[in-house]
Amino acid sequence: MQAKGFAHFGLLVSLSIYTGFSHAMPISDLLISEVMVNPAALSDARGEWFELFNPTTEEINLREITIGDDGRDRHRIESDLLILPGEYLTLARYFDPGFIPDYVYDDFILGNSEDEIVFSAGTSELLRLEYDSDFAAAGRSRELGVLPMTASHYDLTPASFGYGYGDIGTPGDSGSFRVSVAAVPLPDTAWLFIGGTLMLLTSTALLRRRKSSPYRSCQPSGLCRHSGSLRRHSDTSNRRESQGVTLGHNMAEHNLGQEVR
Ligand SMILES: [Ca+2]
Ligand SMILES: [Ca+2]
Ligand SMILES: [Ca+2]
Repeated sequence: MQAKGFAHFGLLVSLSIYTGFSHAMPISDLLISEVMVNPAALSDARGEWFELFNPTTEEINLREITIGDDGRDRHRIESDLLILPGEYLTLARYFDPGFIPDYVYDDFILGNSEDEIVFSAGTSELLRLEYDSDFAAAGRSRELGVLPMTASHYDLTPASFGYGYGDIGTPGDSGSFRVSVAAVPLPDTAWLFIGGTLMLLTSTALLRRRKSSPYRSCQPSGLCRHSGSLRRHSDTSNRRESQGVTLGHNMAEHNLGQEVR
């Protein structure tokens, strides 16, 4: 009964964790892979954009996420906006910054001096990049070189990567961005799922083992419950049976001794 309880508990844990896992929104695992703070071929109002990269093995939905800064910039994504595993997503201030962006926002500006890109859900901050005036380069984006995601780890995009109306950047493409997917650990939910599955397998194996024994519940006195009655589990035959030797029912009854009522 205890093993069955464990099995049911393991199943419930696995299913509930799996359900949560499959709908998890690990926004904090996303990377801001490239930022165009100060375009030159277009005005800032038309040429600013930034790029996300999904290094996880899960599809991530940015619906209901707010993009903002430490000032007054705020833009809430109201509809589904998916970023697939291993894919890039471009978000721009204008619909034609020199390429076709995946998403166009408003009420969010990439300042040319210090500023922040902050992703949040309600009061929870999920992702942040902050930079100062050294970050902005006229007509040239910066790409994330190594983790963690701090401003000093963003390099000027190589001049060979031109796009659109003449600025330098790699919107929607890896460019010189070389952060390994393997560098990002599995989300906690994945480890919980694996743990729950192991618990289920262990408890199921335990349950099967107990079911295979003719003596489901033995007491310290040597009395064992068998098909609803208690019998003494101390003679040679029983020891042979418990060691895996199969006996005929009648022979077992003969050797078991008197049934305890
Ligand atoms: Ca801003
Ligand atoms: Ca700007
Ligand atoms: Ca890029």
